[in-house]
Amino acid sequence: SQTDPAKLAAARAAVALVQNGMKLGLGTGSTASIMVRELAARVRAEGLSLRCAATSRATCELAESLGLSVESLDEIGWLDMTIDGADEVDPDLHLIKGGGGAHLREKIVAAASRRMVVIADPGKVVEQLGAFPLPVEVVRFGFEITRALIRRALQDLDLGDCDVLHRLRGSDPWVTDEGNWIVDLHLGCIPDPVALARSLAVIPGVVEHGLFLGMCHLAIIGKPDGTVVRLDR
Ligand code: DER
Repeated sequence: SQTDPAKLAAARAAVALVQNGMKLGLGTGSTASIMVRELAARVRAEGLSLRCAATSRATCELAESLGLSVESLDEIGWLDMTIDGADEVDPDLHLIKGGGGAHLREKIVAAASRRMVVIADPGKVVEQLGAFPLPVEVVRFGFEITRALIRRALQDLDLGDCDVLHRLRGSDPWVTDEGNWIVDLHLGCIPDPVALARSLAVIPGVVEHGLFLGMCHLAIIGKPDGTVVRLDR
């Protein structure tokens, strides 16, 4: 399949930031996968020595299949940089992530990193977050209670009564690497991401939401012509 030229341009620009000896976080999703391939090619070509932590089993398997050495986050500890995709990027570099179901590990790895670099195609750049359904990872126990508590929190924030849909893979619930379930909040727009993040985080049963606020330091937006635009905070 033809690699998306905008994603490839962003991935290559991010890989160019990698220095020998770095401790890296490897993101999840189609753009991050292109980045992992480009990174592996650079490691082979230049004999770079890197230590990598993956944000999902899928990324770990891909990276190892390409000869990258992947260790657990606890083996490596604090990271120099994480390169990851996003579903939406707003002007403050606030993100929605989790479209690939990996936002819990992605957020932990991003939090372990001195610098978080997001790579994306132009379609991810938005004026306001929320058109993309907001993923929320929840434990299975009391799922319907947790879902009802999420709905109540949204109403308390005057975000109205939106769909809070159980994410499925086929006819079964989507199960994350941590064995949890995901609900997607079809909000349409999120006027106050900080308030929403704060409200979701305290709901019993909610493990992690897909709002990444103040975590992204640089967003590299690839263009179909192979150029990139850098958005930094
Ligand atoms: O799940 C995630 O947060 C991913 O980074 C993701 O949503 C972006 O995926 P894409 O690069 O395939 O659009």
